[in-house]
Amino acid sequence: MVSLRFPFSFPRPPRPPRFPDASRFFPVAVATGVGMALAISLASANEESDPSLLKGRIGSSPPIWASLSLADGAASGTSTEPKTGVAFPEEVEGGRRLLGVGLRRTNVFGLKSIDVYAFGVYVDDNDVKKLNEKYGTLSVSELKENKEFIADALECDLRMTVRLQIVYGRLSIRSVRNAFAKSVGSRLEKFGGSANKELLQRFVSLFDDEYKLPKGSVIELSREQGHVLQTKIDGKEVGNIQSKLLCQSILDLYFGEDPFDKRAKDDIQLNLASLLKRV
Ligand code: DAO
Ligand code: DAO
Repeated sequence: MVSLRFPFSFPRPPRPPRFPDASRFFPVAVATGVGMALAISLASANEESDPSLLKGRIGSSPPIWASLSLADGAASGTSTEPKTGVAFPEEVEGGRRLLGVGLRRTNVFGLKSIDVYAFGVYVDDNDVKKLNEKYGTLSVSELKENKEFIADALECDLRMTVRLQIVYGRLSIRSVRNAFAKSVGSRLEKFGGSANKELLQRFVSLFDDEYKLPKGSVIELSREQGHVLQTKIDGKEVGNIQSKLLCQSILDLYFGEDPFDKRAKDDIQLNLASLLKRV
């Protein structure tokens, strides 16, 4: 399957109302035609403002890229993480749009590298307007390199969701707790200093041993309005914690300075920038 790195290149149903799957409402031939037009116009718009934008990862020919994107996305309304084949819907509950997909890997005993989960990062496009006042005058190519832009997206009250789909078949809750204490713990220290053990404990106490996370499980970590971190496992809410610092620390894993998947971070930043131009 061809991977889609630019999730905005095909049509969506009009909103509201929101539909879960564009292909149910657009005959494929029509969707493909519209999608092709949109994809090509996005490609040329981007190239005008930044000729380097499309080079390297999808080749230098926009028409080929346009048709490849369609093969993956137009009929299904999903974007696929290439290594694992996990597909992410372009839009999730609450009308949040996909910005990028990636992979979380880890080293076991410094020897073997395993794929733990694939992830997709989503944003509420209405909330993206909050970035307009400060960044509205900058071009997409300026924004895609702008560190302050991404730091503000991490910190401000934008509703976002990170959807994780487990691909590792032997994940224990204990190893999740340990990994979490390390990854999120280091971010809590980075953003808030060392006095955050209690916050980490509060979140980790949600990870009860009764939960199982077999391959295919879906965890959603959402920043809701007012910096409330909401956690769901397979669609069921398991807890809410209000903490700006915790929300920022979790999102930092996916598009902060030292992300799990650099290519995903670049896509997230680029797509957030191009979304800002269209809201
Ligand atoms: O013990 O077999 C093992 C290695 C497990 C590594 C687990 C890493 C966990 C990463 C966090 C997952 C969060 C859902
Ligand atoms: O990959 O290091 C990491 C952090 C992943 C965050 C995982 C949060 C898991 C929360 C739900 C677990 C419930 C058992």
